[in-house]
Amino acid sequence: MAPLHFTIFIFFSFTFAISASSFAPPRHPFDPLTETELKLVQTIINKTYPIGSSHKFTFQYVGLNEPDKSLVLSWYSSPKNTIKPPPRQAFVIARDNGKSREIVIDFSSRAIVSDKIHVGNGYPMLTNDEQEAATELVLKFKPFRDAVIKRGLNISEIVFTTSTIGWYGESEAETERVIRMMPFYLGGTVNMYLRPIEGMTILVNLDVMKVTEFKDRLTVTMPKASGTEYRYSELKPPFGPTLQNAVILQPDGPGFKIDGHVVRWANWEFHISFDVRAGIVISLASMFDMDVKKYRQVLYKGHLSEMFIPYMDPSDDWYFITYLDCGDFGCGQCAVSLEPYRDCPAGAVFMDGVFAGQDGTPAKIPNVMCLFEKYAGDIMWRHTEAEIPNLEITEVRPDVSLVARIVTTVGNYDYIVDYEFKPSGSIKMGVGLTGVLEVKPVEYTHTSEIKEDDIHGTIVADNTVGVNHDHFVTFRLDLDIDGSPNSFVRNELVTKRTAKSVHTPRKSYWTTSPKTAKTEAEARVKLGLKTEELVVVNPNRKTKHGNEVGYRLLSSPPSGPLLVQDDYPQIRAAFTNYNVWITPYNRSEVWAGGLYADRSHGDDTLAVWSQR
Ligand SMILES: *[C@@H]1O[C@H](CO)[C@@H](O)[C@H](O)[C@H]1NC(C)=O
Ligand SMILES: *[C@@H]1O[C@H](CO)[C@@H](O)[C@H](O)[C@H]1NC(C)=O
Ligand SMILES: *[C@@H]1O[C@H](CO)[C@@H](O)[C@H](O)[C@H]1NC(C)=O
Ligand SMILES: [Cu+2]
Repeated sequence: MAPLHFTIFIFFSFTFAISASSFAPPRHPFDPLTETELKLVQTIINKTYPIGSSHKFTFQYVGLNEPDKSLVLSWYSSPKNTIKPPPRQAFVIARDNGKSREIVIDFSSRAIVSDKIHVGNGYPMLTNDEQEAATELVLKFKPFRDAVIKRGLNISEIVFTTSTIGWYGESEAETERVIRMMPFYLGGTVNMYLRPIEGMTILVNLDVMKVTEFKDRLTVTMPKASGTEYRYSELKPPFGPTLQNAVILQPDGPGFKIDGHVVRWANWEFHISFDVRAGIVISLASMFDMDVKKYRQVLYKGHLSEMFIPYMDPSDDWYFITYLDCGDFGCGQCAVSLEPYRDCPAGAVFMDGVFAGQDGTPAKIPNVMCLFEKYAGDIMWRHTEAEIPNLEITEVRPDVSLVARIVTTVGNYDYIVDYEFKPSGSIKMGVGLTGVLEVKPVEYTHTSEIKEDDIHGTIVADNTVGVNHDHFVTFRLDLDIDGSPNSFVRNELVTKRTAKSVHTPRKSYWTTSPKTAKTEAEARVKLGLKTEELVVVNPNRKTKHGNEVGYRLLSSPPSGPLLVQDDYPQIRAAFTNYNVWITPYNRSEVWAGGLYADRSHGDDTLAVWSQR
């Protein structure tokens, strides 16, 4: 019912050497903004835009303003501490009297160094605070309370989720910053998502914090509360598994070292950070090469770029559910505190995440990321040599890896996002999808009762349909393999007939036909159409035998979009039209669905950039 689509796109980049000079404190250029820095952002902005006055100014996104890549690389490649890191800056997106304002703050000069109004479609990420305020607003809204009484429900048992509503061809002026409020009913359960109260349309304009539309259309059956409990503490199953007493002991501590945000483990070194939109950000990942006794660059920066979750029920209560989770709600903002021993195994090391609330005040998510060594009893590599007389060698390398994990809970859904580093040099991104289904009430309890052609899902419980939907997860990977100038090679495996002139009983063989992509269009890949290997290489760095140094991209089973190309959600999420895209490095092209994803019109997506 919920196919996992893995869309991966890679950026490759070109760089120039520049020497850096600034008065910034010597911190790692990719360190996330600290609580102190976030407070400073608030103080500096409050001088120009009085926060909390009648003038409505809200912080929608505050994060590190990514330093210039050339400055980072010259700092990184210089002997330690001989070059100051690039200037430390914050990037802020605010709502200011109904406009989106982009502000850059420099910490050494403690000043706003850039300030402009966003012109164009789409809105910034929703804040937690405004979603809570919208809930309070609707709970007090008389027509809503009347509709609740009409249904014979108890207002104290109602909870809300907030839904972005996408875009359906409205003009820019008509596309207000509006969300739709989705009421659910507890009434004897904590499994609220299984008890949606359908038949009401409730729209709230977040900029003016007003209900702008309310329609009580019809009353629909609500699934019952019984049988919806999921907590083991209530269900008390008489069996395990109980992991508390079965931990892997590491009496000497974990096998990795953390220095600030830099992690060193086995042959790997990388920086880990938290961003309120992306969640985990990995940067400057390098691998130690024993032959040259040096770290060699692999990944300049990697993180979640966007998700797309379209539901497949075109009716009034459902058609608008076409989330862009990271851009709409913030995959970091929705991240949750991890439970020791359950979310992450024994021996895990946890890190906190801080972000700015709507008024700029820092908020903390304790234990938002964890790092641990993973060993599940598998073998990475082995060989038994039994052919040498009087000598038997058995050499085994267990499959141990280092995992950086975050769990982001966007409403009913929980995404477990893992970046797994292996001593072989591989980096594996894993996304686990779990949580609770978003369901639709129906009158049916059995498939034999279905009257219509399509109920857009599966009956999963009495009066409950789990609605068909997809999850497309898109990562951005800026690979810098042995340096920045990288190329993308599509290495097709082609079948050949043996030449008549060759004396062989064989009629055929296969061989490789590598082609380097010359344009972005040539580098768009739909997986599964051809037998080809996708490789990112550094054409300037050859092995001593003359082969190109590179990384191969391996995918899970491919899938693609199933909506028609001119359907509005698909226009906004056109970055799912291909599984892999490659674009030249551009610091502004980071979010596959656009910087302003909420209510976007699809004019700032990866699909548009790659036309250039
Ligand atoms: C912003 O500045 C005003 C005026 O100095 C002050 O009253 C207010 O507390 C400040 N707000 C914040 C969030 O710092
Ligand atoms: C409504 O729900 C609240 C909170 O659960 C409860 O305290 C109250 O007794 C309920 N009211 C009625 C009329 O059932
Ligand atoms: C970088 O991306 C931005 C946003 O898409 C675009 O306006 C700009 O032209 C791009 N710069 C280059 C050098 O391509
Ligand atoms: Cu799902």
